[in-house]
Amino acid sequence: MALEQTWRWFGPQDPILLAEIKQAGATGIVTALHHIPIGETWPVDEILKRKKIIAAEDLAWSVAESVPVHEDIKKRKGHYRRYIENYKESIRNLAQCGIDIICYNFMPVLDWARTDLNVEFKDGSITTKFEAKAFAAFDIFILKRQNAEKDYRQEQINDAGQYFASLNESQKEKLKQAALLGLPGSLEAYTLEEFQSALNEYNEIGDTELHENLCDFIKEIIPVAEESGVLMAIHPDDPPWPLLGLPRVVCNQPDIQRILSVSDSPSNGITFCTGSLGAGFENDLVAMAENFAPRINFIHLRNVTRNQDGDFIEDNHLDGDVDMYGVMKALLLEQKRRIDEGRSDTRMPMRPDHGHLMLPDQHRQGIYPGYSLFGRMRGLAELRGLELGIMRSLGI
Ligand code: DNO
Repeated sequence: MALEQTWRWFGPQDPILLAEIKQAGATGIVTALHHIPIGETWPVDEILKRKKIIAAEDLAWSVAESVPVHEDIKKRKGHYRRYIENYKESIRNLAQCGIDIICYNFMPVLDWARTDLNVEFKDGSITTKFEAKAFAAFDIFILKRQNAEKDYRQEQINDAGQYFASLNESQKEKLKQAALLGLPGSLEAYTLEEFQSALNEYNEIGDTELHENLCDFIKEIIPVAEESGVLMAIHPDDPPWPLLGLPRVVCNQPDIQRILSVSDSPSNGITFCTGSLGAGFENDLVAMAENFAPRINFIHLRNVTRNQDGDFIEDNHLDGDVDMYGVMKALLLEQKRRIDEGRSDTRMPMRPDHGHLMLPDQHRQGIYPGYSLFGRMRGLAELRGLELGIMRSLGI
């Protein structure tokens, strides 16, 4: 057996076609009903409609990524009760349609943060990066967040100031747009005002409160997931450290341990994202893959080259600071263990998460940063080769 090879597809408006995904080698599709407003229930007929489109290309809808968590739930404010009930209903509806793995995250406001979405990589392809001083420059000098300086050391403020002074107007605009594009798979950015007001909502919510709100959410949804035969997979924060004064609770080994201990159910699992966790200098990805193996319900494989200052660039899948060999080996051994134990959760879907923009994709319109055809195809091909080599050498 091998890990199930999947591919994130943003639905009928995704410029990448299902027929192309099939040729890239994936068998499973990871998608979401992006047209349903966040917080509302995903209705059975809409799920079935999407499933049919996927099945028409001989592919299977393997994972729902993401069923987004409404901000009210994260803040435990406003209509959070109703949104939790809606969420439970979405879990039941997905289960009824045969979709039994659901990815979600608990990041306030932003789903990812980058400072440049169009970096020319050394081979001429395009990738994304996060530069700490650029992000600080955005925070302090563009957003002008109240008390932002308190979150940085003097040296960082100086670096950010110098960096900002070196930018021309169009570079400043580019940085602003990159920072405000908070949702992968969307080309719509927040305005500065919207962004500031979304951040303000978290003024009274620290890590402790956010973690408690997550615990409450887990306690509500996991019994429903378990009853419905659904595995939930919380995605780590990208990047895995605090940003913009926002609380962050899914960054490292202790955070994940704490989340998994809220409920021992196999339904309370994680998305093992090597790119998000891998940006954290203190995160040992192979050790984490081994430690959390039984609770890994979904896998994102990508690589980053990082440094201690909190900068990282998205590298090729097998290059960079994540030991992809070690991670893959841990995952395959876990899969073997599950098979040997006769467990039902042996699919272990993985997707090549992000890829560089390269080859003909560079002339194609509307490709979301990270979600190229050829870059991800290269990633999938490399990961597949690595996987086969490991399986053969281990005799599994
Ligand atoms: C970035 C992705 C994220 C992730 C969600 C999960 O490209 O890994 O969008 O899917 O945060 O909820």
